[in-house]
Amino acid sequence: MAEMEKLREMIINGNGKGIADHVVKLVDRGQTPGSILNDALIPAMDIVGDLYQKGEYFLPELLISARAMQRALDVIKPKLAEQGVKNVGKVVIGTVQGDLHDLGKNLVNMTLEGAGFEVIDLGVDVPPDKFVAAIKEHDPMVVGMSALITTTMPAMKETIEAITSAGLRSKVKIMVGGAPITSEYAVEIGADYYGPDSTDGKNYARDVATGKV
Ligand code: B12
Repeated sequence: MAEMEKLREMIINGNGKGIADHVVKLVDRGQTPGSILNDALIPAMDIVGDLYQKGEYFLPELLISARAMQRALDVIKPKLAEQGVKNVGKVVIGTVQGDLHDLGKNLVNMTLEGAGFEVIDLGVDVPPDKFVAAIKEHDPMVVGMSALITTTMPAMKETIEAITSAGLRSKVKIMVGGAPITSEYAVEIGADYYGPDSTDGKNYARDVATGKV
């Protein structure tokens, strides 16, 4: 569909102006939030990542594409939430210390909220003690952590260690995600689950909430 192709191009070219209206138009024409995400926004961001890796894009281009993507996400967020049933359970989530990437985490949040979870979003560059304090304050069933850079992956391990030292490890299930993370790494650092994408994260949280895991 040409209109979906246009959305992909808007992300790749960092054309944030008019992107919200374009997404609204696509929704009005019957595109589901899921297909807008999976067929346009995510593949477009992958292309942006490839261009950066090849040295054809630099940081400013990355940033304006990311801003355009966030604007598009803001439009579909309420649509995803509309599908949900409220109060399935609580999830505390954040991007670990040193890491500022949050598009993936925001997507996980939206998917969880769409499935009826209450999400406490700690934001980006979250130090271990902030995760610990949030667990004490909110008593979530699941804690989610995101990391996008190989050098910030160890912060996940440090956060899990802090949660364990605070005596809270058995109270929560911990899921981790982000492009460089693997299930092997999740096992190595003592997380309960690695979610390759936001739907997996939501499914895992649902399994925890329904007592399946
Ligand atoms: C956009 C982007 C940025 C933006 C971030 C904007 C923002 N608000 O997030 C900006 C421009 C700020 C940025 C900065 C930097 N970036 Co950058 N960035 C990217 C890029 C192109 C896309 C990431 C993205 O948003 N993808 C789209 C989302 C939807 O995908 P995702 O995050 O993977 O999330 C999905 C899954 O992983 C999963 N998921 C994610 N988190 C979680 C958590 C849980 C619990 C679960 C279950 C699932 C889950 O679900 C999501 C959806 O399905 C990637 C390249 C790439 N292809 O990944 C580089 C990339 C991650 N960046 C990179 C680098 C190097 C940097 C900088 C260091 C650059 C610099 N020289 O300053 C800085 C670091 C700043 C910092 N301290 O964090 C490298 C990392 C390399 C490495 N060694 O690991 C990458 C891989 C680019 C590259 N190929 O070199 N970046």
